[in-house]
Order: sequence, then C-alpha cells, then structure tokens
Amino acid sequence: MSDPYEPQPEHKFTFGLWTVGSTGRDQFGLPVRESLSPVQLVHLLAEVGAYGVNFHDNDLVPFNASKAERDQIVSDFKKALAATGLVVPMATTNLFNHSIFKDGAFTANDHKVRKFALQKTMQAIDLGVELGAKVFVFWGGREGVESDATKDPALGLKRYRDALNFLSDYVIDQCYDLKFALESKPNEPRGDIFLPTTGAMLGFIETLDHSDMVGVNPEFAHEVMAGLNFLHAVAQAWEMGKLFHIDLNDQNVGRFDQDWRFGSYNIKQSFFLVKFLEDVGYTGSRHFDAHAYRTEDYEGVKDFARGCMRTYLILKEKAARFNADQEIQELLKAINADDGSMSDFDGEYSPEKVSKLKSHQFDIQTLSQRGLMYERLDQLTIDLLLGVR
Ligand code: DIG
Ligand code: MN
Ligand code: MN
Repeated sequence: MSDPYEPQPEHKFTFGLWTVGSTGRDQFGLPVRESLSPVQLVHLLAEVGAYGVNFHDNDLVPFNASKAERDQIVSDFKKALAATGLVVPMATTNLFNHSIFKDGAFTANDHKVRKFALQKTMQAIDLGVELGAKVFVFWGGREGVESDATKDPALGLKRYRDALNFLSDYVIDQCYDLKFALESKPNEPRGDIFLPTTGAMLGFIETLDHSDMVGVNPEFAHEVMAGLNFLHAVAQAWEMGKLFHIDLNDQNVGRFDQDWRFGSYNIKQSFFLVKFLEDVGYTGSRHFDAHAYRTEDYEGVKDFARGCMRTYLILKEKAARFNADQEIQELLKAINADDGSMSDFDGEYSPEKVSKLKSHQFDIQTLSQRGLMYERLDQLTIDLLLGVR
C-alpha cells in the first residue's frame, strides 16, 4: 500500500528556490552548504515530490545579469520545469537584499530608489508571468524604520499605495492574468516594518485603486512573531476572499524569524490551520517558506522538505479524524445547540425586532452558569493529536 503521507501533485506543495536553496548563512555565520543552481534545485524538489517552485527575480537571474545571460538562465530553467513537471504558481521580487534598498524600496526616502524599485518589480512581474506565475507576492522586508524621526509612517503608506496602484495598472495594461498577494511581518530586518500584520494589510488593501486584484500571503512565523494566532489571521483573510497565497513554516514566539519546518514546533496551531484550509476547501498552493536547520547538508535539506509535506498530510488526516470522531462531533453539537427561541431576532433590522428584543426577558442565571465542556473537547483534540484516539 502506498504511503498515505507521500506528497502528490494535487496537494499543491510548493517551495521557493530560496528555501531549499538556503546555504545556511545567518547573521552570525557563513554558509554551511554550497550554492545549488536553480536547475539543480528544481530537480531536488522533484525528487522529494513537490508540485511547484517559486522564486524572487534574483533567485533565478542575478542582479547584474545581462539580457543574454538572463535569457539563457530562463531557457535552462524552463527545460528543468519541463523535464520534471514542476510548475511556477508564484513569483516575487527581491526588494530587500541589495544595499540600494537599505532604506526600503517603495517607501524609501530617496525618490530615485522608489522608481528603481518599480522598474525592478515590473521586470520581475514580466519574468514571473513568462514562467506561468498567477500570484505575485510583495514582502516589504525593508519598508520600515529604525527611528520614526526618519520617515512619516503615513507618507510611507502613501508611497506603498502609489507603487501598488502603478504596478496594478501595469498588470492590467499588459493584460496579465496575475493577482497580488501582500505579505506582512512585524520586524526584521527593519526595526519596525510597515503594515506589520495580515490584519493591517487587509485594511490597507481596501485603500488601493484595484483592491479586487490584491489579497494577502499570510506567513505562519510572521504572525507568531507578532504574538498573534495565525489561524485567526488566515480565517479573516479567507472570510474576506483575500487569501490569495500562504507561507507555511513554524516559529517559537518572541524569537527572530526562524522559518522552521512546517509543524515542527506549534503542532496544535498547525493542526487547526491545516483543518481550516481543508475544511474550507482552500485551492491555493501550500507554500513552505522555510529552510532547513543550519546543521544540515543537502540530504538534510531533503529531509526538511519531505518533513514539511509529510507533517501537513499527517495533520490533514488528523483533521479528517476530528471531523469523523463521533464523541467530538456530538460534543460540538451539544455546545452549539440552539432551541430556535432567538430566531425571531435574526435577519434584517426592524423597529419591531428592536422593541421585542428590548422587552425580552433573559434567564441570566441559567445562561451564566452553563458549563461549556471545552476542557473535554480540547482534551479529545489532544488525545487525537497524540494518537490515543
Ligand atoms: C519572507 O518571508 C518572504 C520572502 O521570502 C518572499 O518575498 C516571500 C514569499 O513567500 N516571503
Ligand atoms: Mn519568514
Ligand atoms: Mn514568507
């Protein structure tokens, strides 16, 4: 019998070139692994069973590459995609690595830098569309401050909006079939990053000229860094029809951005996230924006990638068991029992409803003393996750 936790294309598991291609360099240490080429990384991802591969422009085409070099790299990459069957669902721009972006890209105080960021992003959009991307992610890693003396945050948001409005017009003008997904993070590498959480992004999107083509790309680690419940951010995005992409990984709260293997730390949070995505029928990529521990060689990197997908599938199965568990479902039914006595107050507002509701006598004593059996429900969940039911 085939391994039920073996990744299949229909699971839509994707990785960025920068994830499995991470050489393990960090703030305090040099690389521990040699660099692999995009073609080698495509074959590594095919070997572990991924569905797709994503990239920043410069993950694929070096910053100073000539047009001829660019065309050769893209041609080789396309051949590797054709040979392995991997697809490119998402692309993005690196607006954070080069020193020119040290004060941001779209929100930089230097007008020339802001316009260069537009130029670079348009080229990256062209590249992403050429390789089949339907979602374009914007992570504004450098859009922020160390000191609020340096930049008016309201002006920063206006610059961000101007850039996204211009780039939306570009996509429309080019007749590209492309949506934008904005990714938030509270800090690192900037002291404070503008639009720090998915909730902030959702509010900002409503101020854009073409908000219909703009959604979010919530990242597990980034909401946890902000001390927030990742599922709640994802649920709000979904409920607003704005969950255009998702970055899955793991993170210990109060730490720098660890981008750990999915499900390797917050198992319960990861379970409820997977349950939500599967329950609502999310059809987008399950993108792992994560990387292997610095201790690993490339066999360890493959273990990392396999582990992300395997844990997702194990939690998907646990979610199905939760939904099929008779005791859990009976408990949920009892918790949410409704005798229908309030139904007259539902639906459209009316003066009649107001007067009836204002005069309705509630049994405060009984309502306030009701036990909700949440301890039992949560323990059944723990039992299920720990494999004893
Ligand atoms: C970091 O979490 C960011 C960058 O890796 C990239 O721009 C984006 C795409 O997932 N995530
Ligand atoms: Mn991250
Ligand atoms: Mn990310």
